[in-house]
Amino acid sequence: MKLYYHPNSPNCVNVLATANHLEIQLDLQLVDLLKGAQRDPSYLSINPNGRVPTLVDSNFILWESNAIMQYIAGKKPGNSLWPADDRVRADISRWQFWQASQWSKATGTLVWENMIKKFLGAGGADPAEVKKGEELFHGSAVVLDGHLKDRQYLVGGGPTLADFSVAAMLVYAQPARFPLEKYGNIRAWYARLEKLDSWKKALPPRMPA
Ligand SMILES: N[C@@H](CCC(=O)N[C@@H](CS)C(=O)NCC(=O)O)C(=O)O
Repeated sequence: MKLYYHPNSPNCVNVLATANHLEIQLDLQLVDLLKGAQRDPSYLSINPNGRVPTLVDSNFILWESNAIMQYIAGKKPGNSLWPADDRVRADISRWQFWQASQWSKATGTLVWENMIKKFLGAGGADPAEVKKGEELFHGSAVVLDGHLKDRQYLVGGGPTLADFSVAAMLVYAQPARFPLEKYGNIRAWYARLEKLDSWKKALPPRMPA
């Protein structure tokens, strides 16, 4: 299976952590986002969104990182990241949908304003947008932190796809200045994930200065 990816993309870190954890071999194909390769017609022909990641498994093409994680995890039946029980899968999917619909908006706004804009030379952070991002962040972080009270992981007693999806944006918690001070349960949970070899191996390299 080929994975079109970029190593700095959190939406690829989640897929890579899944593959590492389950020892699934992926043939990694770099899409150089900094050079605009995501808008190249040949790439748009497999992912018309012009985003990474995209998985190609012979004649099957799949985009959206959460769908890719479920698909590749399905290649290793009996694994603990994506257990075969319907309710467990629904619970994991719940967090993956929450990540895509809510958490990514909050974290994505702060990553863009506080980190990527500077990196791309696209101007300073817009205070109004940062305020909006922080409000969205607190709205979602309260939910996540509350869920993690008395829990080690999001679903069940060990890491699942849910943790990898929701944790991915936290790789940029510091440079993107996520206001995590009040959320001790999130910080403890993320520190737990950081100890996993599969997570460590998936972490992005430092952004070039
Ligand atoms: N919901 C998508 C989001 C993918 C996404 O936004 N990828 C970003 C990198 S983290 C991207 O490719 N951006 C390139 C661009 O917008 O030009 C997923 O989970 O796969």
